[in-house]
Amino acid sequence: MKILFTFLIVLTLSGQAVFSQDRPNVVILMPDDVSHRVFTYYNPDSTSQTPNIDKLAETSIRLTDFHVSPSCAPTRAAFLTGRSNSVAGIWHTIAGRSLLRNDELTIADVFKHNGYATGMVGKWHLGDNYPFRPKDRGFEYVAWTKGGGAGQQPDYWGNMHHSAHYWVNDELVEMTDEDDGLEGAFLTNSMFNRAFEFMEDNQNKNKPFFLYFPTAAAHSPWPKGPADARPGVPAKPATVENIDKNIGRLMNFLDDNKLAENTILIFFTDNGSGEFIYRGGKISFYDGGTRVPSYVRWPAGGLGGEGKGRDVTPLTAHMDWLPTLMDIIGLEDVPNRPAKLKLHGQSFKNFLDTDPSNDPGPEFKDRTVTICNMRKENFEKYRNVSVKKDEWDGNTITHKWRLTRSGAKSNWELWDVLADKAQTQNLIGDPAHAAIVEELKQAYEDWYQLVAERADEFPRTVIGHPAEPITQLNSHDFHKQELWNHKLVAEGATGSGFLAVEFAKPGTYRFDLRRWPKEVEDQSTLTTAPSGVVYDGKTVPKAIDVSSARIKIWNGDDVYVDERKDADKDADGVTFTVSDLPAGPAFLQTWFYNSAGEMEGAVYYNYASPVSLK
Ligand SMILES: [Ca+2]
Repeated sequence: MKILFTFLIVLTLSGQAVFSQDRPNVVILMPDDVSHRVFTYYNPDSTSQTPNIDKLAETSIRLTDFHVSPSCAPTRAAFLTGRSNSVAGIWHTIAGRSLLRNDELTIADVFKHNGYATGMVGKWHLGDNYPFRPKDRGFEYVAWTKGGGAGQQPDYWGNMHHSAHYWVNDELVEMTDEDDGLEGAFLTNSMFNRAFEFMEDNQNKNKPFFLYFPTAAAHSPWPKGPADARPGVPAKPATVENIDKNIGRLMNFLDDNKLAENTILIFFTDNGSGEFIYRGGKISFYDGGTRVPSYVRWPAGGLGGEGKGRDVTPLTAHMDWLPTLMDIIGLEDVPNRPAKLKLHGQSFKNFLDTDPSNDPGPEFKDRTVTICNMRKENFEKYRNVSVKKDEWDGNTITHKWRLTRSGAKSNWELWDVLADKAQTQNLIGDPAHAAIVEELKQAYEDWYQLVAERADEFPRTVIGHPAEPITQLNSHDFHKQELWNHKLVAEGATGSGFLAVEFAKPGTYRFDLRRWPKEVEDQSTLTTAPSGVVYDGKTVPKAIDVSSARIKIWNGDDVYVDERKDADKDADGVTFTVSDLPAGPAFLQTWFYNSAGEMEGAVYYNYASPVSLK
């Protein structure tokens, strides 16, 4: 083996393994909603110029057939758990299907168990309440925006990329124009500054660090580009260029702090972003939705560096990074990982190695990767799925198969993207490929069984737990009702959905039903609106007629409360105090009504807290 992956393991007198301080740091950089088309490395005609990302690509090991899920929360779940996101319960970006089940273990749990400092900076999008928050899932340092990014309903009111508040370890901070060499304040600049602080702090403590950094950019909306935009470049491409500049700052930071050699820097994006080379874009189950650039650079481990970039072509995926990192660094898994939380990803360490005799063996070569774009609250068999597999002859890949299907009433399709990157020739009718079709159909059935085992479970926000004294319940997570961003809130979009919750203890709880979030309570009431514009920079908050409110809490046939109350129009909310709530699972639903008694607006925000617990 030509490259050095292994690091010194020192045995103490007690026989316990401790790792030398030479263990590599790990930085995961995952920009949002960008793919091949926007990077000049692939597309010289891109509206964005991305010289720093291009240089990173040139000096890295490039995974050329790397796949993610076709949208934000699903990709995050698969990367963090090393498992199929659908099996882990994440198959949408809202509707309670973006909440990472509380028994899932994350990559941060693994790194923390191995003595690493763990940090998360950016857009989490796997739940904003206990037990779903990053700090509940193994991350010790957290700087984040809530919901699916800037301007989504759970996020701080009015957040936009150029004007935002965010949380650093539970402390709310207002973004400012920091002295960082970039003109003006922009969320990406600010988050890179937090990333530098986390890395510097741990370097000073001589502690290896694991940093997970999914940027909120360049996800929509783009009301305004960064202040450093080149003249004439529209807001989204300028936002991409700003990410690129910040990656340049990151490379300089790693060099200046002598961290570049022994830091494993991994780059990938969270979904495809539009027609280019491959078929489809974001939320497509074709390769344009799932196939994204992924790079790894670790000069001290023999991976990349100046003049050492190269392509690695086998099928790889987001969920492979956890087992691969465990393999190349020599990390122990968390103790007693339950069998039901088995990793689905596989280590591709042997493909990173330049030694051809290091064959990864049939276990990896024969694997299939199944990815779907469900994007509906309830899981539907055969909907928007792609089953992927490489076919090998010795050490040569002869076919890159994709078996795809858009729904129960559609037919299977078969593509060989080695010969047909754009997926234009459906080979399903060719009898020569009958065997691979049967094999991939069976792989789908096996995968679906795993998904189906827990598909009916509800991830539940826990109310009344000491880890979160006041729970801000969000319409973003409503089941059966989509009210997920500040634009819908500002316009007073009407609706009501239920939330799956759990009461930590039996007792009396208070629910404060709001039309606006607490951060603007000094400039609004139930029936008036705060000033300013939100979301796309154009939406003006609107007053609605809230005359009464209703709350219902139940579990199965047991209705714990179903109460309707008149609203004080000058108050911020309608408060209900509910006694004798039992501990355990429940469903909760709320409504606002106008003076005609019709449903109006929605309880976008509901602040729940214990009054007295037994
Ligand atoms: Ca995304």
